[in-house]
Amino acid sequence: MTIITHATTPFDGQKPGTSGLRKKVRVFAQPGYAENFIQAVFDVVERAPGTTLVIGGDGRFHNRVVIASAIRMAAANGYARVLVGQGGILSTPAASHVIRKYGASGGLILSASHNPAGPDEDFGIKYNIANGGPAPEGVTDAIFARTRTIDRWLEEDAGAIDLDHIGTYRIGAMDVQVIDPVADYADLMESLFDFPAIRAAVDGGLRMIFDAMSAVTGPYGTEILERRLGFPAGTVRNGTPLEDFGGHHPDPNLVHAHELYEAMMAADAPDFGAASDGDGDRNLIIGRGRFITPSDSLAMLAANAHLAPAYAGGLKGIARSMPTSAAADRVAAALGIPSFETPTGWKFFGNLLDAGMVTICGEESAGTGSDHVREKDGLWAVLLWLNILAVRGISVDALAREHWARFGRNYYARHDYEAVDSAAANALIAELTAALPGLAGRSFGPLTVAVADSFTYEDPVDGSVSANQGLRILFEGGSRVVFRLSGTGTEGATLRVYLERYEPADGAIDAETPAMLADLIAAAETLAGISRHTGRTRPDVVT
Ligand code: VG1
Ligand code: CO
Repeated sequence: MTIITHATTPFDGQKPGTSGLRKKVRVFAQPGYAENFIQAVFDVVERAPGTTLVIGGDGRFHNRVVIASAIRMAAANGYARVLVGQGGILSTPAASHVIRKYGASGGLILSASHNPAGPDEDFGIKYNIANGGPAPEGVTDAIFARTRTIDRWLEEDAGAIDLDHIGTYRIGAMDVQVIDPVADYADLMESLFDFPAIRAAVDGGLRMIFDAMSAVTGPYGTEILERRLGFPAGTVRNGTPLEDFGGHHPDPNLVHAHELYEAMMAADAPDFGAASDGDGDRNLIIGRGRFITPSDSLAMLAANAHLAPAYAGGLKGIARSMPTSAAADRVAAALGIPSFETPTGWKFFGNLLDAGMVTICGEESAGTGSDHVREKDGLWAVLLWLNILAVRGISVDALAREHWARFGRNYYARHDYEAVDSAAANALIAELTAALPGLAGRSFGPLTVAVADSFTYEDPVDGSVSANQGLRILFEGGSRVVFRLSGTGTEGATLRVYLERYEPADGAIDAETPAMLADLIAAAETLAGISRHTGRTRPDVVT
């Protein structure tokens, strides 16, 4: 057993964003770049001597290189055991589950999620803590601080690492256990949902498409949907994880999952369509002829969750990120349970879940999940939908209409302006921030501003405060526009503009979304001067 100490100097900019450190592969491939960051993690995170570390990733280009390095470094840094998915594969929710199930002190998840993969694309590293969830801000701040002073990283002098065979071997004083990436997770899903009811519905003709987008969920979808639930072979499409995700953008939205959308709007569409993202934590839900916005999906799942065995006893509470529509709040009110509004990013749900204050959480960006793990979970959402449809025997469209007729409808869209010049994006935010105090009472077309502020979150569990989490313009009557800059991009800045309009149950609940949001889109332009600052007259992506 020989530990090598490599001298190093800090790299600039190793600050984790919304979900870990994300950079271009060529940045990560610089000698020592990934190692500096991983050593900073090992130097600051809470762990007793001799604990277990989980390592896995979404299979993208550069995964195996960094995983081999991380294993040698873990051995040199006093871990007793590493659990690593076969082939280096673990979806983000599966990694969260493995951390919890085996009592690990934490895990490294190698993923840039929905960002494209390949030699010229993106890579990322995220650290999750012992509860299975993303490290909270206090921890990521400490990791970042450490990256600025780091002067050495440690590595066990070991040769090639075999990730392809299930089994245990030793590196220095540490055990490396290569595990089946799918089995534990599939068992967990089977324990939560009414698989016999879903199987019966499949026997009765229920059909679906699951698009794994050539990313990590292929093997999970095939095992659960085709093998355990009996959907016909071919139900899972693009089911083999590829290092470049087949050249696609594994972001499950109407733009990037266009083929699925077309299939679900066709005359011969199956009952249900779904997709997931690069690392398996997001979900897109489309019924035959009916797209469900992620915000609505959260609300509809919460309203019907009691039909799944795991949630039959009811929900403790519902949390949503601030830009997510208020549809879920209405469900919480009807159920007589608390609702919470957190900043963007799953790390803010961890304390609420750990404290037993909420059961279900969601984000407008197609992330939904529950207290079964501490990450959002794409296949979980798909299975809860299937469970509900199977038990109720109705279509997605019928369920949506019934929901809106009871709770009213929150029309919703997000407009993304990608790879905008950073200085221009910062100027837009600075100018709008300065204007906020004077906005209340002003009118923009038919809309009058009720409240305008910059969202600050105080965590109800530990009292920690997170400021500057998005600019909110709330109009009288419940409509709003939110502006924030993405924390996951790797090129320039991405401006996200979130638009929401509420129509009560006796209002226009069967209209087209763009028309319903037209006044808000115009107000957003006047408020923020989007085209003046960015030179863009239309968003790159509308979801
Ligand atoms: C985006 C989404 C956010 C999500 C985050 C990580 O962040 O808006 O809701 O939690 O990605 O998801 P941002 O800062 O770019 O808006 V994933 O699936 O990329 O890990
Ligand atoms: Co993701």
